[in-house]
Amino acid sequence: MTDYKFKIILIGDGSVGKTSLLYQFCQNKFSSDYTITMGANFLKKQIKITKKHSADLVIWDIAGQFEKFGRFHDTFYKNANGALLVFDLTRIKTFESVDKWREDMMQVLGEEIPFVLIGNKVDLVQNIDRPIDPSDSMQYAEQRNSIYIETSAKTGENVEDAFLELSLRMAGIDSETLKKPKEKKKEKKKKKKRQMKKK
Ligand code: G3D
Ligand code: MG
Repeated sequence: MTDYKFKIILIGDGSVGKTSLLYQFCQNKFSSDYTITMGANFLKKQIKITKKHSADLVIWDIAGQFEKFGRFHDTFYKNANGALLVFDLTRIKTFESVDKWREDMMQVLGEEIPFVLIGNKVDLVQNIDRPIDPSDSMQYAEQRNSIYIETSAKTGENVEDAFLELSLRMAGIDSETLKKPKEKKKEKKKKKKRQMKKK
């Protein structure tokens, strides 16, 4: 039985990996050779979000030629319940655009909806100096009551998690409460350690 039905939109600059994330999540595959879709494209997937609840996700992806602001956006954004706000970890410009995308979405929708900030292509920044400081991305998300996740549409790293976290937020379920007490304790300890290090 499905408890929730959500429309998710993928937003962010061109070539950050939105289409790749969609295919990795829905079809478990990565291809560098998608045909460019006209207008908007969507795929559906059902996921289990807790032991007792599942959600039907309809995930909308915008085609390249519409990745600029215009009237088309109204249909794309309409009735969206949540967004993955995606940037490319190798290109700082795409991180700088994140706020523009969020503002645009809020303007069309007339309200805030849950989002998760995604730094994609983490496979490419393993051995290089990162152009974007992860603490900046984390701060951006946290200040807006959200979270930051780094993904790779290529390897699949954290892709499922990103959609799951967003679904929990759309359902109004705090993912912290789903964690086992032991896990929570461990995280508290880690956080304390990090804070000590900063000092
Ligand atoms: P978009 O839908 O946001 O425009 P795409 O982005 O999904 O079309 O991806 C743009 C390019 O980045 C594609 O390469 C794609 O293969 C690549 N890409 C997407 N996600 C990742 C990732 O996580 N890791 C790596 N290494 N590459 C990724 P091409 O060469 O086709 O332009
Ligand atoms: Mg695309």
